[in-house]
Amino acid sequence: MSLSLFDLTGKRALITGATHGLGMSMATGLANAGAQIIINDISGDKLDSAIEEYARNGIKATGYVFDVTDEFMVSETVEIIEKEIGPIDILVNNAGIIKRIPVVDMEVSDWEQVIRIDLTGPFIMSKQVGKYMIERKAGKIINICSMMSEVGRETVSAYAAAKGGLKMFTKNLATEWAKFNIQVNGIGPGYFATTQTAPIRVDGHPFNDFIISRTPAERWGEPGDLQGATIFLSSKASDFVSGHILYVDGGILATLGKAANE
Ligand code: NAP
Ligand code: GCO
Repeated sequence: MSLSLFDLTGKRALITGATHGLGMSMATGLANAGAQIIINDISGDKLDSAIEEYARNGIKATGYVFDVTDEFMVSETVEIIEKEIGPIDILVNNAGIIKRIPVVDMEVSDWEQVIRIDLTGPFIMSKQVGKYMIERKAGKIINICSMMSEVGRETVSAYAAAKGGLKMFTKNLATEWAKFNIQVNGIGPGYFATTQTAPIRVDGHPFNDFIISRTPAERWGEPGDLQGATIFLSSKASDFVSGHILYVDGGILATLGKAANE
């Protein structure tokens, strides 16, 4: 009985922004646990090449191009998926951007773009996919939060505001949809090696050294480190878990850190 709790055979998962990075890794983990995966990106070219990459890894992925902030596109696409592919059992709201700009230098348009994609996008996706989950009285929603859902750092205020809001949206939606047997949780990755963090991860960059010293595991996260948490929150094993943000961060949020040369 125990391993079957994590078996996703017969389930369909929609993962936004899954042509590379954390989204591709989480989608791959869900596929390896038996789920049929449906991926999204805002770029058609990236989607086509990603579907080929999934296929090279033995995974059949179906792809749809849409902007998670465009409710009309999302609504139309979700209806097509539900009709042509089948019920969406699992939604992973992964798509997101970051802008590293000090507040005094940040244009309102930059702020609004980050909030729109990182917070309003998951709202739109949850609303449009959730309508069908409510009808079926079953579903799993996973919002990809961040360490910045809990702590701040210089130059990422819009991102932290969005990810902090996404944490509370997760808790609120969990409350609102529990009666429909829909579990809504978050995953909070620590610092992971992807294109999004490439600019602050180059060897010798002070932030790179800082993160390695500040993380008890003494390394950046690898995208594969998120697959277990994603499978857990998508499976029967988490049917009584809702409103929880599961941090996968190498222990960084658990510690004050250590003195240099300790
Ligand atoms: P990434 O490499 O920048 O990937 C983000 C994905 O989202 C890309 O596929 C991107 O598509 C897509 N996307 C952006 N805007 C979109 C929109 N409006 N509609 C649809 N798709 C859109 O980032 P990542 O490092 O894999 O991070 C993925 C998620 O984890 C993000 O939410 C990020 O905030 C979060 N996160 C990352 C880390 C980390 O250390 N890397 C840690 C904590 C949380 P294009 O490439 O075509 O633009
Ligand atoms: C940054 C990083 C972080 C990570 C992640 C940490 O500039 O601080 O990009 O924000 O992306 O969100 O959990």
